[in-house]
Amino acid sequence: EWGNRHPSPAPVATLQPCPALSPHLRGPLALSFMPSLTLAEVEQENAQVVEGQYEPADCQPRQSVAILIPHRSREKHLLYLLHHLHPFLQRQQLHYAIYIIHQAGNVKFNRAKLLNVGYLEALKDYKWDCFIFHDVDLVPENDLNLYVCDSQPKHLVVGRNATGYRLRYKGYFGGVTAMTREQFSKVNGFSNTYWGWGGEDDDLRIRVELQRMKIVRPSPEVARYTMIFHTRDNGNEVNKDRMRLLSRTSRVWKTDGLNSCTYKELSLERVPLYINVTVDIGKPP
Ligand code: UD2
Ligand code: MN
Repeated sequence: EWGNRHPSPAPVATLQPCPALSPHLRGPLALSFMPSLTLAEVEQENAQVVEGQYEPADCQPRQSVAILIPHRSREKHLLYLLHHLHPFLQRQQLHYAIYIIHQAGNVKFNRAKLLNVGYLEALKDYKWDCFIFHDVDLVPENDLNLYVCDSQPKHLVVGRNATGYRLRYKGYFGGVTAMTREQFSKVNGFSNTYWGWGGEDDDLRIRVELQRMKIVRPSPEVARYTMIFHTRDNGNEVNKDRMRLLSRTSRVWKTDGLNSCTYKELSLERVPLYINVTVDIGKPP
C-alpha cells in the first residue's frame, strides 16, 4: 500500500508479473541537455507520474524501488536528471518513486546522512524492496542498466564520461548504488559523520565487506553515465578527516548509522515529479 500518510490506490490482483526483461528497453540512449528545458515541460512529458511515483498499468512490477537523491542548489542538474530518469524507469516497468533529500541551510554538505534520512522517510510511505542512492548529476546512458536490487549490493557506475568510462579504482562504490532494504539495514546504513566531500562511499563499502557481502556490477558497456559538468560546490569542501574516519569504521559502524541518524524534517512536499524532503541535519562537531 502507499503508506500511512497517504491514501493508497486499490491493488489490482489480476496482473501478470512483468517480464524479466522489459520489451520497452532501447539500450544505448542519445542524451540531451537543452539549456532551455523547463520543469513544466518535463511534467508534461511525464503525466503518468503522480506525486513522484509510478507503476506500470499492464503488469505486476518485479520490485518497488525508491530512488534517493541528495540535493542542495543543483536545480539544473535535477531538472536534467528528472527528464531522463522518469522515462528510463518507466521503460524498465518498475514501481518507483523519486525522493529528493534537500539539506537546508549552509553548513557543510553531508551526502551520506541525507541518504540515511531518505531511506528512513521513504519507508514511512511504503515498504520499498530496493533503494537506489543516486547523485543528482549522473545520467544513465543505457537503459539495460537495470535499477533493481540484486542478492548482493550493486554499484551501477562502472564508468563515466570524465574518466574514460573506466572504473576509478578497485572497490569504488560512489555515484549510484543499489541495495535492498535488508542489505542497507544490515550495514546500519551510511555513517552520519562525513561532512564535506569524500570518504562516505568508501565507508559504505567497508560496511558491506564487514558483512561479507560482495559488490556486484553490471557490464561496463551498460553501466555508463554522463556526469553533468560541475566544479566543487561551496559548502562541500574536501573532508580532510576522511582517512581517519575510514580507519575507525569497523569499530563504530554498529552505533553510527541508521540507528543514530537524528534530524529535523522541515517540510515534505509531494510535487508532480518527486517527493521533496527538506531537512535540518545539524552540523559537524
Ligand atoms: C563523487 C561520487 C559521489 C560522492 C562524492 C564524494 C562519483 C560519480 N560520485 O562525486 O557519489 O561519493 O564523490 O562525496 O564518483 N550535492 C549537492 N549539492 C552540493 C554538494 C553535493 O546536491 O552542494 C550532491 C549531489 O547529488 C552531487 C553529490 O552530492 O551529485 C556528490 O557531490 P559532487 O557531485 O560534488 O561530488 P563528485 O562528483 O566528486
Ligand atoms: Mn558530481
